[in-house]
Amino acid sequence: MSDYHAMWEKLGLDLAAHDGLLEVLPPLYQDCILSQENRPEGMQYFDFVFSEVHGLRIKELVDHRASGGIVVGTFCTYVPEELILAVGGACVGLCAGAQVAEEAAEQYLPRNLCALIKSSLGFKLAKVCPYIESCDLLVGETTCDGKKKYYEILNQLQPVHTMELPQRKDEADRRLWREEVRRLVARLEEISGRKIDEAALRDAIRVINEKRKALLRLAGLRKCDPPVISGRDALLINQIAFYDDPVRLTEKVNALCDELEERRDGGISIGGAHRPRILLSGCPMAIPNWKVPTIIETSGALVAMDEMCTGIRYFRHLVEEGAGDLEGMLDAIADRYLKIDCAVFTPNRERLDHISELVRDYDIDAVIYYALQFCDPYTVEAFQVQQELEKERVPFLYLETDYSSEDMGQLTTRVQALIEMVETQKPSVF
Ligand code: BJ8
Repeated sequence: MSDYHAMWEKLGLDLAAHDGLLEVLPPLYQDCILSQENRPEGMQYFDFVFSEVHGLRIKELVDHRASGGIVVGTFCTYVPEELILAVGGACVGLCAGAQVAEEAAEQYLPRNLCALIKSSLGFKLAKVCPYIESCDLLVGETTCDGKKKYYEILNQLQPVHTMELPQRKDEADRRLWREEVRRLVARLEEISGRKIDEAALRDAIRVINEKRKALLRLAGLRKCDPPVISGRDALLINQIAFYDDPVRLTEKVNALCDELEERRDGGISIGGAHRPRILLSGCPMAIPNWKVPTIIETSGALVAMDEMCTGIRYFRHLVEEGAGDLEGMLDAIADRYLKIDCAVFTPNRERLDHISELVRDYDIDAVIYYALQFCDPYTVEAFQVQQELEKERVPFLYLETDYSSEDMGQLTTRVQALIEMVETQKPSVF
């Protein structure tokens, strides 16, 4: 990485603490990502983007602001990226995936709160995240109680616009959510000084849909057996999709898919023989949280699909492109986002059905449920997911963890036991 210290200093980062963070990332990346064998060449772009995660991409955002654009930070897949793009903004996902300044965060937040929220505040307090420091506005949402109350605290440090997300999907909820989308439009127009017009919104819808289509194409290629891409590489791409330029990302994902199709047709896989195919389901895994997929894939199985916000939940639905005017487009955007099946909704039948569908479509041997400790929506909904999978006789493993590495040994033992069980259940395959 070039020397970006002057830029980081200008953004107000704590340079010593930030240098410390940057020292930890390369060895972790080496162990979890680069150590994999026979990776597609197209992954080089994503390796490069990751190597410049606090460098070149931040420089692009700084330049974007210098030329009059705004940067908007989000924490959740319910926040419509299209609206940010339509006011000439750059959208960056801010979910934090590493244990940073936990003690400092616990001065404001209870200890028994999920690692994702504590980490997010930790990054802010420790002044080590150039993304959050580049933002003109943060957009929160009333998903789980922890996040909702956290945004009130964060708002004391930096402006947060919180969208009210309903928890059901009835007509009254749809009306509320459509209004909330318009309330966000007003705030974005105020911050950016630009009005959203029909042409800009239509273009933004198309750009983000294209990104989703590319990610869906990649998801489709994960059905290949033997596999042409690992679950860890697919996760990395999904994580990068939250902060990279959407047009460039789409182009690179499509180029990678071209290569993967060639590999598939040429009989080239990442590892030859069949290995147990795992569906990972549950809480999101923000960069650099690769702990559980690394355990699974170094234990001889493959993460064939991720039913999470850093997986297919992020790009599964497209915005309907047929709307004739601005109001119609805003409704189409609102309706698309309301289809997301996060565990904060009740009832949440769609998620159970989708998990069953993925099990079938991706020829899944077992489901590993990844729950962050103290995450009420996902820890509680796990029971119904397990019940559903029991009906279909799909092996299920529930893992509750946080961002520390202390439980690596115990998690590995449990994952290996599951893989052994799956292998003995399907002796004909091995
Ligand atoms: S749409 S999954 S990104 S809310 S892990 S903070 S739920 S206590 S992250 Fe999420 Fe949006 Fe839903 Fe997706 Fe709360 Fe649970 Fe923590 Fe969570």
